[in-house]
Amino acid sequence: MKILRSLYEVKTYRATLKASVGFVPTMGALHAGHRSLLQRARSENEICLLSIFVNPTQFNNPEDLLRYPRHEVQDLELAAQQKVDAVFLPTVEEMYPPNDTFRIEESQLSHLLCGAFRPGHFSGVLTVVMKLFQLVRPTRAYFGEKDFQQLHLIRGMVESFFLPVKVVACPTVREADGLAMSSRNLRLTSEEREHAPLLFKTLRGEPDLQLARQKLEQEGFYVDYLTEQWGRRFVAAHLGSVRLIDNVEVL
Ligand code: PAJ
Repeated sequence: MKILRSLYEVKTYRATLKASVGFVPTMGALHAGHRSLLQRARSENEICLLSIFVNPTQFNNPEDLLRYPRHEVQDLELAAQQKVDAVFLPTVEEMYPPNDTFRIEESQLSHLLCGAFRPGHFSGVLTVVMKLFQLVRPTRAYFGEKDFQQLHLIRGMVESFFLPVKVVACPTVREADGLAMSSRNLRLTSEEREHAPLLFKTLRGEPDLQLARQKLEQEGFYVDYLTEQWGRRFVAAHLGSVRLIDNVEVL
């Protein structure tokens, strides 16, 4: 497995590839959700490339950036087990040189749902994904439905800028108790972790949105939003210091 840390290394590696490239961009602290994306990318492409980069521009809260889990050694082990061909681990300095003043902005969807509570978040996501796409030039790129709004913004960007990449949506992977897997789950206390599956249970099990919100609030969640759109239900709620998101199809 190749470890690529500089722009020079990733560009040189990319130039040697003639085959299809499946790309899985992540911020690391890899779990079974990320693994499912890698498995899909592995099975549909000749080359499977993973990136791990905790992207500072998508954190609207500096505390959240500082506390974001970083597990490089375990992540590289998981990648090797999944037979990843190359891992790109860029530096902040190379991805965002001080003279870089450009950003990707979207004017509608990026301001709804999570965008309304995390100003600038999706601009940071779209900017880093655009940069990564330019470096990796993937045939296919894999994103999780867990971050449904992100997935659709990236689809929109690919269409808008005529990017030659196919965006592949992958279903949300959950813990046995229903909690959507997330790197942020690691920051829940054991008590909060026991409580957290109520988010999914209520989202799926309580048909009345108002009542669902009340239930969550009674159970100690601080709800940012709980709403229905595009035949799906979306929720974002804080449990202690951790912000959790989830979404399900409305049946
Ligand atoms: P990260 O949160 O590390 O997630 C990387 C990818 O894994 C995303 O496409 C996300 O939707 C997917 N994913 C996370 N948890 C999942 C789960 N439980 N089931 C299925 N897929 C899951 O999302 C990001 O990083 C960043 O915003 C990024 C796109 C890398 C840009 O910085």
